[in-house]
Amino acid sequence: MSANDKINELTISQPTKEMLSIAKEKGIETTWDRLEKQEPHCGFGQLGICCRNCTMGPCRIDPFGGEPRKGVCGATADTIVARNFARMVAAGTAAHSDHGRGVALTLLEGAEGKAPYPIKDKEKLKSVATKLGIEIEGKSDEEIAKEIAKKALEDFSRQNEDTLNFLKAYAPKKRFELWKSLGVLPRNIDREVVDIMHRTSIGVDNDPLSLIVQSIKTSLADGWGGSLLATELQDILFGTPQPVKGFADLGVLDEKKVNIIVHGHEPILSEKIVEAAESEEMQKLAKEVGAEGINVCGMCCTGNELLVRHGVPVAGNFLQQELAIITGAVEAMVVDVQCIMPSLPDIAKCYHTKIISTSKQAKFPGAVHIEFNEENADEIAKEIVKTAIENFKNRKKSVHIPNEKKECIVGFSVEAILSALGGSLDALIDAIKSGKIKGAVGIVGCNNPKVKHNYAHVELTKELIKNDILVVQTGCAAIACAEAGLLSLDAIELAGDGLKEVCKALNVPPVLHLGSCVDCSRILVLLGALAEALGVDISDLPVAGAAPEWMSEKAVAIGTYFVASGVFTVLGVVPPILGSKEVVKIATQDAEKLVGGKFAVETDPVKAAKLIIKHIEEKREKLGI
Ligand code: BF8
Repeated sequence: MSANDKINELTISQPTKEMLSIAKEKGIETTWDRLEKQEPHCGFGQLGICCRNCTMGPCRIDPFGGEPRKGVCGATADTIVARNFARMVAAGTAAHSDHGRGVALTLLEGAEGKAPYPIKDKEKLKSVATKLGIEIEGKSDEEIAKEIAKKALEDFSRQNEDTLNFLKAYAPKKRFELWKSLGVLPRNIDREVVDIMHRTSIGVDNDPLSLIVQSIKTSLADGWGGSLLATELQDILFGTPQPVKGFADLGVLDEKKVNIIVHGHEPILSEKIVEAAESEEMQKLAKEVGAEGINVCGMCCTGNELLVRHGVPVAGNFLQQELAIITGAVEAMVVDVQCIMPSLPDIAKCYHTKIISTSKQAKFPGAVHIEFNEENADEIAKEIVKTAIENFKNRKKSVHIPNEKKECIVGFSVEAILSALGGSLDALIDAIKSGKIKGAVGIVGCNNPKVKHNYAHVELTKELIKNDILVVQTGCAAIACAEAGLLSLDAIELAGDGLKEVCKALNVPPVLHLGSCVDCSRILVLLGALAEALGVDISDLPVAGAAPEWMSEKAVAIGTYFVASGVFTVLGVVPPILGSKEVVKIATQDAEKLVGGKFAVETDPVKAAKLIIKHIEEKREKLGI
């Protein structure tokens, strides 16, 4: 196979191909090269049957039924797989929810006048407060914000058996009652994560079902807790997304400007970078060094946060982070937490790019560390932008920016969807009942170099919209489809006749970008509202979830709370559970009896679409529509 043919197999994105051939030419190692060096992967790890939870091991189980059948402590394959799965859910929940905690603390500090974070969306402030049962009459915005922040922080610290304030306020009644009857209402977010770490340590919980039930409980603390409160409080601080035009792909970099890429997850920092870059002082400084201005672009979920709120261009998704540096045009890549490859400083060494780490929690050897704190957010953001500007003079001549970028319309918060529908869900419900829209699917999650970059996201999405299924997206999935032009009004032509008619009437694309990965909570809220409007449970709706290219533990937490919320969820990458028949049965069959949702695994996106369409048709039939 020629080098070009090989690159064609790795991605469907033209700019990505272009940058990969430059990487090859220059001998720069990327994630795809490292994947190759890792292959073949350890079979025990892939099946989930290795255990490193104590030093009597590491233990592994023979997947063919031979010896060893048990770990040194006596744990079976079922126990080991369930424990490992639970730990993935705990890690994913921790990541999303720690992010949420940061937002709650920032809201509190802003309201107390200790940090420069004023309330941007007063309407959202009031609606969140009302949902939480907070009296708003006669109170200042700051007083209301403080109470909301305290309710959020209580969800991390409650020691009694009551459940989360946010879950209680947002979950539909039928779901709430079901979770209550199953005993899976989370007590507090941190506690459920700690509970998993405790019960999966040596000699505690051995029962696969019990371990999966705790995984469900913990995932609910993520979806209807940590992630949801991150979304809602970020809307209060930075504005609730409304439809806005943006651009996506590596071509958003601008050769004539100082390019700053903000990469990671937390808008608390990146919002300030955007503000600082727009300031007269920084613009003037950029001109002084010979640049035409400052071009702030996003990457991964920080990119999504800025894209859906302000139309800030997004340079790419997870697998494009290394390639952005290889353009030679990036003065600074500013990173906070999550999904940031440790390889970045190494690649940056070949260029002038400064990797600027900012989080106490995430240090990168080889990066410049400018630690961020909320109190001094404005000054720190300026220092970061200034560092990037000063680096412009060090840019080498060999800059290569692919000239492809795609226009997209993004910013479909639940509020924006409702307003596009004329204020209520009636129009959507009518379209579903009449069959113009057959159902809706949330396609979310990462890239994974084991899957052709963006291919599974794009193919699955195309198949679904062609079959009159509305698609809502978050995370790297949404960036993939933005890059493929599916988040544009032109994409309406790719939809089936019914969906086409609805999208044309509402002037929206057939694929709606809802935000970052914590904004998967917007999908939950939308599902809850749809279910309540129809007087049914979420599990009765003609809907599904999919994570066609997932790789992160966060995606496991999201998949689990989708399932726990009653949603049929199709994974495009096999999770490490095949070493246990029992866990596979719980995840793909028994879960449905328990919570109304279940997992399926299908690596071929066209076949995955077929599975989803069949599921949606069955649900429609059961509803009598
Ligand atoms: O939280 S989709 S690769 S960037 S984990 Fe990461 Fe996956 Fe992208 Fe956002 Ni979500």
